[in-house]
Amino acid sequence: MKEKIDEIKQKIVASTIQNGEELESFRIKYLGSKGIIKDLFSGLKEVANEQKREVGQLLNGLRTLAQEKFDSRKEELVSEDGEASKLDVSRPGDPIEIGARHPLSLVRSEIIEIFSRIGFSVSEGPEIEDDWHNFSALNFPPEHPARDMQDTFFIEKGEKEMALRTHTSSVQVRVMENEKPPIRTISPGRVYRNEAISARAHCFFHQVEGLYIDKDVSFADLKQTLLYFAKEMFGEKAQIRLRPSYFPFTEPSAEVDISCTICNSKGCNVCKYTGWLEILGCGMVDPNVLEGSNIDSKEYSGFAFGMGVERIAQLKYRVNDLRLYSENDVRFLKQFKGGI
Ligand code: 2U9
Repeated sequence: MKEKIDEIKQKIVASTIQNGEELESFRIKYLGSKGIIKDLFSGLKEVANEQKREVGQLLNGLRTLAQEKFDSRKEELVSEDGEASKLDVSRPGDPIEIGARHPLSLVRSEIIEIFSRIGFSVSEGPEIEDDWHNFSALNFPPEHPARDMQDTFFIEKGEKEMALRTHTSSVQVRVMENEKPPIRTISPGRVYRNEAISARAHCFFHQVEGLYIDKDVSFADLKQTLLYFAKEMFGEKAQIRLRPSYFPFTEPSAEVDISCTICNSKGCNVCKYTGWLEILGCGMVDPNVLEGSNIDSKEYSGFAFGMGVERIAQLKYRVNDLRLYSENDVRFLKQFKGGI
């Protein structure tokens, strides 16, 4: 009898009661009128007289144990249930913050959109380039400063010395090598220059370069294309002016200014009281560059242009520190919601 009582005691201690249904089963099994403990009490009369007292005390202890287990689990289950019923399911949930597109991504998309409307495709290429595609094919003389370690990040890749591209013109050299004119394409992408990081310079930035090669492409086509771009990007009132310049890959070359959209060319601190803002460079593709990629320069001519995406974004959104674009500060990034 004593062993039986001990065995049942172990079972009561070990029993887990997860819900109301299991609690009721426990009660019926141990404390019910036909339950195990009642049954054991009925067997007390069979116990020898000298042991009756001790076994009776053990049975009372067993019943108290079962009752206490029942009462405490009952209380716990009621309070768990109460906690659950305190939940207000009609309360609105926590708002999910919607991310914003990066300003450079917005401007890049807008530039692509503007040029795609006049038939320019998008070309992409590698960021690690060989000397030919980044420099030689673009008519850079051997002693040009851009070929210097001071200006370009050179890296060794196997036997070959490679460089992080310094412009996306290298992508357009690849297009000229692989496609026949007419070619009308823009190449957006990240480029690298060996510069100390400051508000006005960075070791990487983003460009969109454009190339149009066909029969009879003229400087007038170039000017009109850029005027169309300026008006689409900065508004119908925008005007452009071209100033002569020099690039190894274009001849003649020019730098392009847009009329200051902030002061309507009246003069302000953004345009430094000139009424004009520099936005891009351009020119007619040098015949040497065409020939270098097996395009007959007597049959075909072309224009090219290049712009910094950060510079366009700076004018559009008045961002005056280049470092903001790559610091990923959400206070900066969340200001640029919407867009394409
Ligand atoms: C080929 C031939 C010629 C692309 C051009 C520029 C002028 C230019 C700068 C603007 C600001 C780079 O981001 S920036 O620093 N670019 O001024 N780029 S013409 O000329 C090409 C391209 C490809 C085959």
